[in-house]
Amino acid sequence: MTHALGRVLVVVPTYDEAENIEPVVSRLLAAVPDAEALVVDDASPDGTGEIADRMAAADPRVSVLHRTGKEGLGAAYLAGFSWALEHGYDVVVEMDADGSHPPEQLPDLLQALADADLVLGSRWVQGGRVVNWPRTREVLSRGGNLYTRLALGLPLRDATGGYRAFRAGTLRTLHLGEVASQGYCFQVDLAWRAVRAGLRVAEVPITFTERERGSSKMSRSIVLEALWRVTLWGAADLPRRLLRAARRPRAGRATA
Ligand SMILES: Nc1nc2c(ncn2[C@@H]2O[C@H](COP(=O)(O)OP(=O)(O)O)[C@@H](O)[C@H]2O)c(=O)[nH]1
Ligand SMILES: [Mg+2]
Repeated sequence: MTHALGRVLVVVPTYDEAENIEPVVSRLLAAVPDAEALVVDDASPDGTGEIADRMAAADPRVSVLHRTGKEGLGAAYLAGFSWALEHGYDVVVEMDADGSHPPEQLPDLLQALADADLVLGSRWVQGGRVVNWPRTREVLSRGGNLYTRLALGLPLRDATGGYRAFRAGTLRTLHLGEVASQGYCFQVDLAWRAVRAGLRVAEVPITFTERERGSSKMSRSIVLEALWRVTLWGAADLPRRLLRAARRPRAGRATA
């Protein structure tokens, strides 16, 4: 059985999520029974990959991609996307393994995808919220999104979030082979590629709840990577944005 949009694959990257992977995949398959899940595990030392293997053996909707070591979120997603496209899925979803991205809200994302090419689950649009997040994380996320909006002229409230749904055709147009960024920057990179390609990017509100088990893999180097890459992209794109602004007809001026 398939969703109205076709076959849906939810890609769940994992590194040391032994306590989280089973509950989150179970919630997902209960919330959207016709979806399938691909766990992309970077040889987690805590045995997450073996737990995922057991789940895959018990339920044909679950698959596992084992990678040889920790290479970062971006690399894991790129591997998962290639797998999804090779296997003919129509919709590919990004979802964290730690329960922060409520699987129960996936129907909202899929519904919005009917009129969009990429749907972002957004903490920072009206109706979106975060639960149990330390103030420092909230400030970092809000600040990072504000900086991204200004530096790139990206008309999105939550470009760094990792709960999103892509049409397969969208992934094919984003030139994924050129993507080198990781972490939050990976998410900004893909959203920016979609906007520049003229694709329809929609944001739907989500409730992001901080993990209760396991620990975050966020690090200072992930934040710094986002900062330097976004700054470089923004600087390189500035001439194009200025040119566009100069060409835009001013209010009240004849345009004929
Ligand atoms: N495969 C893989 N997954 C990763 C890696 N780094 C983080 N993840 C996963 O990416 C998701 C988000 O990471 P998390 O540590 O929760 O980041 P935070 O929500 O920003 O604190 C979780 O499912 C992690 O297990 C990695 O290097 N490889
Ligand atoms: Mg998390």
